[in-house]
Amino acid sequence: MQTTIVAPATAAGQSAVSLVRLSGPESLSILRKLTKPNINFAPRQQVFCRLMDGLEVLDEALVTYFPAPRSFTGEDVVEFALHGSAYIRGRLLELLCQAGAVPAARGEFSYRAFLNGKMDLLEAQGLCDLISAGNKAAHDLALSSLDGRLSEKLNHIKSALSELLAQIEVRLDDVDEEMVPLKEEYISSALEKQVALLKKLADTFSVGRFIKEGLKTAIVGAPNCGKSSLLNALVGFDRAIVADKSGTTRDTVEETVDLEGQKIILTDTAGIREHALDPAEQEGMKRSLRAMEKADLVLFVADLTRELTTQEQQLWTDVEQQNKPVILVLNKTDEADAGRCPLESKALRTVYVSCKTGQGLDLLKKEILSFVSAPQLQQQDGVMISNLRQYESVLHAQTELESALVQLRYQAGLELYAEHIRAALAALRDLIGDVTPDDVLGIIFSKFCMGK
Ligand SMILES: Nc1nc2c(ncn2[C@@H]2O[C@H](COP(=O)(O)OP(=O)(O)OP(=O)(O)O)[C@@H](O)[C@H]2O)c(=O)[nH]1
Ligand SMILES: [Mg+2]
Repeated sequence: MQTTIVAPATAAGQSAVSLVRLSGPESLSILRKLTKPNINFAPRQQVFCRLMDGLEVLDEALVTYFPAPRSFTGEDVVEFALHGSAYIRGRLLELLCQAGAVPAARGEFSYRAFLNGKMDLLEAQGLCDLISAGNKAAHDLALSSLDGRLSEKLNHIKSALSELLAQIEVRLDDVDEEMVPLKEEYISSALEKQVALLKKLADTFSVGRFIKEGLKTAIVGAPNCGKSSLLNALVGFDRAIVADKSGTTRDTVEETVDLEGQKIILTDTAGIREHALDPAEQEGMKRSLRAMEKADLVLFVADLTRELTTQEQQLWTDVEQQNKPVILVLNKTDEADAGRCPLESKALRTVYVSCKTGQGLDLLKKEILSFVSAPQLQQQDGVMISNLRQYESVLHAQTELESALVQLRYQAGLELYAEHIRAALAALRDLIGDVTPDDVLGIIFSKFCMGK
């Protein structure tokens, strides 16, 4: 029989109220062991009652009973709104376990909700992301997944493919060839349409990830060009040490900033030059290069008041070769001509700024933000994928359909097209959680927080 699980639903520590949640077939009978008899727990109504610890009162709490299936998990659920002391909460958990409940594993409430058809896998992940969202953009993204918009998009693709597959399969069964054959163009245009939809969705992945995890932005350049000044100007306080002397920053300095609701993780790095003064500076430079490799976006800072060194030219070539998105930030316009560009640049964008006066910084912020509001997103009504598992499944489905299209060109035969479409459908079902194996589900849900 299914166990009855229990966990706190609010964070540990002292608070005005804390919530404990019980879910499973024994929920009501376990509750009754802690209260006076004859209390009427009407469905979905808060009841003010005393929770007893033996003969003593543990707490006066608001208790709500949600009979199955109309509850978060789809099972019988009891929620306790307690006074927020750590003692009350801890003791209640003990008493509930003594009365027959078992502590819930991470994500087990959501897992049960998923098993009971209360939400699909994408919605469950959306929920997990929603709780951990630290800024508005991540919050909006999680909501789009939670409210089923992503599932809806994928379900459309799934239905279209299922229908096509059915049309193919009846013809495979039709040994007497009584049915009108399917035109190749019909199959290919149906497949192409779904490929395009999947591709659009896959394209949202990098941006989806930036939004959820933050855009990793490395500030690189030669010593003394103003990298630390730029970090400070963007975060709005003196996070990194700024000094006249070259080689001030040795270690990488990381700071997160919220730009219009989007999380940006800025890393200030040691300036790159040919002759490092000592091993610490050398190590610093190595770290700069590593930060640059890991970054989603590079801010390449150059000092407009002087010509570029060969080392800077080299660094620039390195960035370009890595094919990283880069913004060339030309600093110190208060002391030099804005408009001059010291580099042969294929850079997407060049922005002139003065960290001293703040000139140009708003424009730079806009340029940074444009990486997370790429045009493909608008077409997707804000629906995007943000985790690797989702991305891989979408890509898998897309590749299968593309293989079917290739075979169609060689007229390989209905059976082979059908096989690829089946594989694409399997990838999509896996994504939505229709037939995901238990071990995979275990991993996904174990990433949830306790009590969810
Ligand atoms: N006039 C002017 N000076 C600036 C500007 N930005 C930075 N500086 C000055 O340039 C010098 C170097 O600035 P930092 O921000 O420490 O430069 P950095 O690139 O971090 O240098 P390292 O850490 O040594 O690699 C300091 O004296 C700053 O005050 C600017 O926009 N205008
Ligand atoms: Mg510095």
